[in-house]
Amino acid sequence: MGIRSISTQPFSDQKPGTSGLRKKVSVFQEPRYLENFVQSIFDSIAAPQGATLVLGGDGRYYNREAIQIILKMAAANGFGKVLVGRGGILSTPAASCVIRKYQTFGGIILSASHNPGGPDGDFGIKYNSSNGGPATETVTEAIFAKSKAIQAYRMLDAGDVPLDALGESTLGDMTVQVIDPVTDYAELMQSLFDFSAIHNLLAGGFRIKFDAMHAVNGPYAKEILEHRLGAPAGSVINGLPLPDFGGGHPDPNLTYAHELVEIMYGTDAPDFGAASDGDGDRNMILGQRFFVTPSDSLALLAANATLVPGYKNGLAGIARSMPTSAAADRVAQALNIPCYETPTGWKFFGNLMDAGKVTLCGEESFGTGSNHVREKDGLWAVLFWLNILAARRHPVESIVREHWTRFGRNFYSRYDYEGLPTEAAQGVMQHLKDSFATLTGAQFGKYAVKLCDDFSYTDPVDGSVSNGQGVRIIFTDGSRIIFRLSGTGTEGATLRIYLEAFEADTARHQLDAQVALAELIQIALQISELKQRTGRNQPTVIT
Ligand code: G16
Repeated sequence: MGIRSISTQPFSDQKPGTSGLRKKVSVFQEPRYLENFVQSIFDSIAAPQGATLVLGGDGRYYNREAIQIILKMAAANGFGKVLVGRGGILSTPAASCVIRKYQTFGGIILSASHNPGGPDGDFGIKYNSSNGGPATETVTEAIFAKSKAIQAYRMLDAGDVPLDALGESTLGDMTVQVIDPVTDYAELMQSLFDFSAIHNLLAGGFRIKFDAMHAVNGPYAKEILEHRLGAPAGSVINGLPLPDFGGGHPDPNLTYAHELVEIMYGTDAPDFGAASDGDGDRNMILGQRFFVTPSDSLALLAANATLVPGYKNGLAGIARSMPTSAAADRVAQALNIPCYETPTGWKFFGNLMDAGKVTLCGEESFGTGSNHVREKDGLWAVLFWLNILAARRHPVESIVREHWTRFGRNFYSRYDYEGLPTEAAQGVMQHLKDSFATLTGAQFGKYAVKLCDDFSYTDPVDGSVSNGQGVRIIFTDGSRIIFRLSGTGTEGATLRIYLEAFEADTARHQLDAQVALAELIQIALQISELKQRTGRNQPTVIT
């Protein structure tokens, strides 16, 4: 078995987005495309000879082929050992858990998260550092720079490695250890949550439904919810991971998790419903005929954290992404702990967690997590909720309503316009930026604009600055409209409008969010000229 250096030419489009490099499967299947990016990772991270790497993905189409390529490249690049999930499977939070537990140099995660899979779907790859978290922007910029100058990649001439049975094999001088993808993660969950209290809750007739959406979390949910916590068989639906997610869109929101939504809004609905995404890091939480917004979920977990064994000593701080509602800020204020506002992207939370500044983090994009790993974590959020429900013994809806009564309600909604022509979407953003001067101080109905800017973040730990992170229109009463271009799509541009209005008056908490936000939505459409500039009258998805 020899190591070959294979000459190549750069691709110009390998800039990692919000979470790694995401492209159509057909792009990754182009000769040298994956190899170039993997070599650019290896050339950027300067791993010492003999270092250990974690490798796994969400099982989507092309996962297995990519794993074999990466293993041979890791062997040719001097790695000593690679820990691979059986069958090439590791959920994103499980990969983070394994990196941390075995103190590896880093890991490569193969996923396009919530994007559809299959031969015509999406694929993705990202590098996570030794803290278990997505590489910082400094590292992803270095990878991009390498990808633009790459001349050759290294590959071991060898056959494929068997991945379907636990155990070790060798690839050149490198050991490949196939590990159970679920065990380490399940143990970590058991160390954080009161499994016997949740077990008792479920044994008492509390009914749950977890929709794994034919994605990676099926085996994790079955092991933890059904086997360890005793939920009846069938509590986990769509639990078999499929390379094309059964033709579905593995994004846990009210639009795409419709099977679960129909169950939870139907007659005889279970007490608690949840779903997670392609790679298992996102979550959606539902009560009986009741949707918990991700922003409220973060706030509520924070307010109730001391009911959970792993967080019984309280929180160091909370972090949320800028477009996420300020519901968590109100809890932080009441707890007298700091709340950080970061750009969109889980990678921005890593430094804060490593420095011990925050314990819980969350994003409006159905992501919640804590310092137990360095990724957002779908099942963790579900277990956190179940632990709170086991301790409080109230329905989901009344726990949320009680929270609003105490802290006020941040009405919240996000409008996504997917697959826009890139130029039109950029035109909307530029028009907004050009309007800052005229918008500032302007009055729209009951709303007066206090400030407008393009959000910029200075990392309080390493001082790095990230500019251009989304247009904010902030009103004098704290209401906000945010405009951002997504960094995770693979077709055209996705423009997101985030809307938030604070309401202290409990009598108005009953309102439907779309009704409470109707005026802000009209203002957003008016000032952005979105309809005129894109020709779109309706968003693709409202969450
Ligand atoms: C990724 C990031 C999240 C981000 C989300 C949406 O999630 O990790 O931090 O909030 O994308 O980003 P955007 O608005 O740029 O599309 P995931 O679950 O796709 O890895």
